[in-house]
Amino acid sequence: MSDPTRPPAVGVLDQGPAITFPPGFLWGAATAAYQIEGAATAGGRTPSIWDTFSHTEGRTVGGHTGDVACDHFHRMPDDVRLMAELGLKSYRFSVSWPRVQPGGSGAANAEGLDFYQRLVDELLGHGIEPWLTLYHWDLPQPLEDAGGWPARDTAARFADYAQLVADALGDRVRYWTTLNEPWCSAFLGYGSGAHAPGRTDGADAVRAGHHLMLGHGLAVQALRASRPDAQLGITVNLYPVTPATDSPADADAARRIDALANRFFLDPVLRGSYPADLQADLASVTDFGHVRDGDLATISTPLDLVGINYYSRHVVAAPVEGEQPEAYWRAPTCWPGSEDVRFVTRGVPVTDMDWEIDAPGLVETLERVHRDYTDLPLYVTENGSAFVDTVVDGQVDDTDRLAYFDSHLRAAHAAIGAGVPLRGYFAWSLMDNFEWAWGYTKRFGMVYVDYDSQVRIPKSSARWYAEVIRRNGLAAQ
Ligand code: IFM
Repeated sequence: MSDPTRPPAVGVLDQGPAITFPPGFLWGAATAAYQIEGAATAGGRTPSIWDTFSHTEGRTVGGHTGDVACDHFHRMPDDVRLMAELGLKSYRFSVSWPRVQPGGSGAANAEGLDFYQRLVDELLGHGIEPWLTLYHWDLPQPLEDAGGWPARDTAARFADYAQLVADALGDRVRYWTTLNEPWCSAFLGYGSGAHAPGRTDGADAVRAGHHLMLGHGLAVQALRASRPDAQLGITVNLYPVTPATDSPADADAARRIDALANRFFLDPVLRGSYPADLQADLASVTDFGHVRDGDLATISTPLDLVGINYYSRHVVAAPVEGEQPEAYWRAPTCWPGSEDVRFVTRGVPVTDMDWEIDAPGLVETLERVHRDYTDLPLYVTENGSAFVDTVVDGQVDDTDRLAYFDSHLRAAHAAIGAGVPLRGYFAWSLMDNFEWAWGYTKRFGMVYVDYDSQVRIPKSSARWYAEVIRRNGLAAQ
């Protein structure tokens, strides 16, 4: 690997006096099991919905699967060494449910747990705080066959699994996230079908969202009972939702999408209720008959922190008659009951995902959660960008990604200045990996992965981030 302490290719750090983050700010990077581990059949691991989905023709770009991915399962000690060289204070990873509890019920698989025990020990040995996510989308296939997240029993199975992981790792892992981005699991998995398991039923998506949150609440109760000292939270992906114009119709479109994207999860988890307007918007989709007495109390079991993943903003407009303006695109079917809302392209710079780059949206998002929902410590548990990378003379100079991180870290610092209790930031991602339906065609990593040789090359952004961590801050602009 090249020298991670080499000066950054772009001198962003050296413009003006430094801005500093609070002492103890938790600087990290994140990954997820199915995106990096590979070793899909090793040590008793059985298929998850993502194994099935990616092996189904036409589901992922190029038919890519996570069978090998970054081969992190076999290269873990080297990868942890790389994290240490970058100076990471924390590493956020997810546990593969079908690796540690094949089939999703019954006894733990000792061989699967052993991998995470070794990972955690390796991290601690390098002074890196492990941050464990229990569910980053890899539902064991037999649980999907039994109904998946739209089925209530899946929530109970998730709590059992959480207990099993807590029994094995609770003595060494302090930070726990139950779910990663339940919106994606529910609305991409069961609404649009763009993600595993690829089902397309709005009512199922809403039920899945509820049972994901129920599983979260039950898991928090189990973890709290066995590890009272643990820091427990959930990670939600949030978007500011802005109306395209001042018209009341566009404002209403923004309200609807905000309800589905953000308040669907924030309100039950942090307030113990579903928003009334959301329930009215979904009236043609579901009567919420799946919500039982006591569910919302379980879902709103007190937490220690909230994790927020931030990537971009949604700008939306009301349905229009006739020909669509070119900048408008129809929302995909991941918005049950609001499929006719238009998403608007503003023409601002975008990443390789076509996601608009909007750093002020991070400030808005953090301020909103703090102002409207909670005094709990907040963490940016993911933030990052895909860009096309090129290896030149063994180096990857990812100026665009570096600038993205830089602008969003400035936004994070501004939020702290405005009183938001932001305690840490995790770059997505440590390394290039399997980007779900996009396969390996989108690179989010600070570390380049050559998938043929599995060689890792820290990009300019990685060297820059190492320096940010070392200084606990950046230069003012
Ligand atoms: O790669 C994903 C990750 O798994 C969840 N959050 C968004 C990332 C980029 O799409």
